[in-house]
Amino acid sequence: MIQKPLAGIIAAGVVLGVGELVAVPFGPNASPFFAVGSAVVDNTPEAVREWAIDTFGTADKTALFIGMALVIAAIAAGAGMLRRPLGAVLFGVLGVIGVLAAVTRSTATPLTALPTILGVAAGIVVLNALLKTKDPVAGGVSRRSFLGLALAAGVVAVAAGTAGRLIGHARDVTANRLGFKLPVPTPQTPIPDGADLRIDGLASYITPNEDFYRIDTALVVPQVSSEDWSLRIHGMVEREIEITFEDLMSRQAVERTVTLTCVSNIVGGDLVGNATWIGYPLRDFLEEAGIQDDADMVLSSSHDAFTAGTPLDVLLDGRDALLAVGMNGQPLPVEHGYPARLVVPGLYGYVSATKWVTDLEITRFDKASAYWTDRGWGERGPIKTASRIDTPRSGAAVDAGTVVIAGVAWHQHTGISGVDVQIDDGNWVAATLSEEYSTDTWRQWTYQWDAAPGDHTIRARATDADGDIQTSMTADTVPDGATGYPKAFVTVR
Ligand SMILES: Nc1nc2c(c(=O)[nH]1)N[C@H]1C(S)=C(S)[C@@H](COP(=O)(O)O)O[C@H]1N2
Ligand SMILES: [Mo]
Repeated sequence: MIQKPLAGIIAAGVVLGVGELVAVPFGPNASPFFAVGSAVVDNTPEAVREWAIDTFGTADKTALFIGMALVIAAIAAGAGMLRRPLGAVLFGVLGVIGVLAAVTRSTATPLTALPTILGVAAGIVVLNALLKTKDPVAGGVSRRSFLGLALAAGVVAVAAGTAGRLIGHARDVTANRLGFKLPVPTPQTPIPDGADLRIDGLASYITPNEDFYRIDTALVVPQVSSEDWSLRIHGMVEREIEITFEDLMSRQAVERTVTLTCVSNIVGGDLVGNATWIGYPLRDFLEEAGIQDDADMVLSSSHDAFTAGTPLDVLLDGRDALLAVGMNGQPLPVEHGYPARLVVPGLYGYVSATKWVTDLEITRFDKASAYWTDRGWGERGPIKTASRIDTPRSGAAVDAGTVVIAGVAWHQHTGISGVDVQIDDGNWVAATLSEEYSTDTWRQWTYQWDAAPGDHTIRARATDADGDIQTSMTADTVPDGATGYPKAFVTVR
């Protein structure tokens, strides 16, 4: 009974496994599974994407993979139960979708179709063979020969898929990154001790690389070696230039501590992190290329064809916009953009922080658009004033008496001048701020609360260095960043 659906599922496994192995020479985007996954990511309706990030956070990719696997298994089981040769036809149709997904990726060549075609061919052969395993006596499907063949096909699928992934991994840039010699930057002003209040449960002033949030559309982390990397600067310029790592190494690097924030960060969320970046002032490169007067946007593109449109005036106004190659004393982690990315204080990542960056086109907002703006997000992406309560966590139970409340607040490139705390419907009272290091980074705050037993709501609000109080109006992340006061609900015993 379960033989037919099982035949479909095993055959689908063969499609994916063989596809994975054949994709090795063409890169992970040629594998049917990742090609379809990337197409899903690029075409996901905004509401669904938002829900996925809110629900799964940085595990959104794992959630997508599991979801895809379930959908594929369900369809394949159905294909196995269809009258022959309809199941094979359905495999063929899905194969065409896979091929379309693979060849329409920006990095595709016609050969990118090969892994899907060969995978589907192998899958159809296996499907037919499994469905034909007739019992010579009873005439029906024979259990013995079915089991043998199913087992063999399953082993082939898993072995091919695993081998494909392993060989693919061996071709990655880990070795190149380990050999990367981080430039020695001109030291920045030392970060004062008082910038980090070191309170239990409070995010540290510098976010360690392994804890730094990761957001991007790449299902497989792009592998770009420093030797293959170059950055082309072109468009509305006096002279086109191309920069390689050799060029970079002849320049003096700088270091700057900058807090990055994702526009998808919900109020109280953790898609924000602070790192010391090592890199090169972007403005120098732009000036070397010579910007034409009527340009107003830099359209940056990545190796994996993500794009961001950054207002040119922001890049030229003197702030520390960087072409970064290092993060907290390390070469950029591969998932954070190795070998080079952009970092721009004051703008959400989706309009500015292009990882694996390879191309800067100087252009105009009325001529060009970028990945997320094409999907309905705001054009300019300035970061909004925000605060977060880190401790006590919402939902926590604490003992009556002195309770240390603490959190972070940010309004990059303007700075934070105050944070107030409100307990239930009480008055807003001033929290104590950590020592300010730079207006481009977040600031910690803390408040000692004399907590009486009962259920309480803690709210926080930041005031930026212009004296503007963070808005109490709640707004969704779409289209240009969430607003509203962060809240923590606590029970005092
Ligand atoms: N190539 C590429 N760069 C990208 C993105 C992307 O999807 N692809 N996402 C951007 C977004 S939305 C953010 S918030 C930051 C996040 O950087 P991080 O992953 O290093 O924290 O990267 C930006 N750079
Ligand atoms: Mo983002």
